[in-house]
Amino acid sequence: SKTEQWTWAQYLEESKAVAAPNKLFQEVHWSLSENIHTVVSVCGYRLRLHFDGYSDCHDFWVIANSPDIHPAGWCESTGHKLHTPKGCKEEEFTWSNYLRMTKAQVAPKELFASLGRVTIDVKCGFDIGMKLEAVDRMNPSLICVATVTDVVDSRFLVHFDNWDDTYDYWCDASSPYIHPIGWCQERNLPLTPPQDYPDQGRFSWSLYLEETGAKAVAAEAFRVRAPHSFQSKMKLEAVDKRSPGLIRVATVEEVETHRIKVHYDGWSHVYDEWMDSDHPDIHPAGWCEATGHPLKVPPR
Ligand code: MLZ
Repeated sequence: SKTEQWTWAQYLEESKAVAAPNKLFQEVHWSLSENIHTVVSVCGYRLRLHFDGYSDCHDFWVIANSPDIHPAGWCESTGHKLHTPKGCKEEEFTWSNYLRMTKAQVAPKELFASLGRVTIDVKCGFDIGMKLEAVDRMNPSLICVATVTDVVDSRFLVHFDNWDDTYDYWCDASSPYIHPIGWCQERNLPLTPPQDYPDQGRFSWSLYLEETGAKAVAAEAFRVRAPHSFQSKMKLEAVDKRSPGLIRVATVEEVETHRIKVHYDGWSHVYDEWMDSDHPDIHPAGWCEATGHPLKVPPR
């Protein structure tokens, strides 16, 4: 009928046609740090990033205003280590040579949200070297001894003492996954001491702070965010976790204080995913249309 909305899916089905694959279209080449990335595609308000010199399997998608991407030169000006492309000698790397060599352009600074933001220099209270208790996001039943190992604006890197950096994550003071020292003890919850800590059963914060010469993050610095207001059955648009180039029509299946379980409409519940309620991969209905990103509608 005339009132029915025209959709590609219906159109292709009716005309028994196929759409030209994305790879036939012009790709944009900008370079970004902190690891050196090339933007390999731009889709609406999202970017697919490729680590220069590495296999495509490490490519990933970010939202264009992500605080995790920075313009070329950011590492140098903020004292961060820049991991240079595979095959480039670290000590010989300069952006100007690299851009000349690769015939690439830098992504203009104005595009980065991290620089557009007015950063008022208020101390967030989380400084490098300070200790805290933090949920290991890869083993979420564990709350472990942790240290702040980097700070950028109001976000900081949580590192687990005496573990390698695979468990590290960035967050801010409102994260529900971090707590001041003594938090576990107050609630009679087990705290996991640093790996290989002698006498694991007898971990004491006061002793440990003395041994490490470290300070703890002050309890007042933690500002855990209010519970979200999502309700079960609400509809949204969500990035497909298994295929992060896609955004699908989705439903809130279940809720927890700071997380929602996302169901992809028309797909089996085995694909349902728990996501933080502030995760950059969930969007309100209409976001794809507003930003020029395709939306995967439920299969019929
Ligand atoms: N089973 C895992 C737990 C690691 C926990 C690390 N916490 C920061 C292992 O032993 O590898």
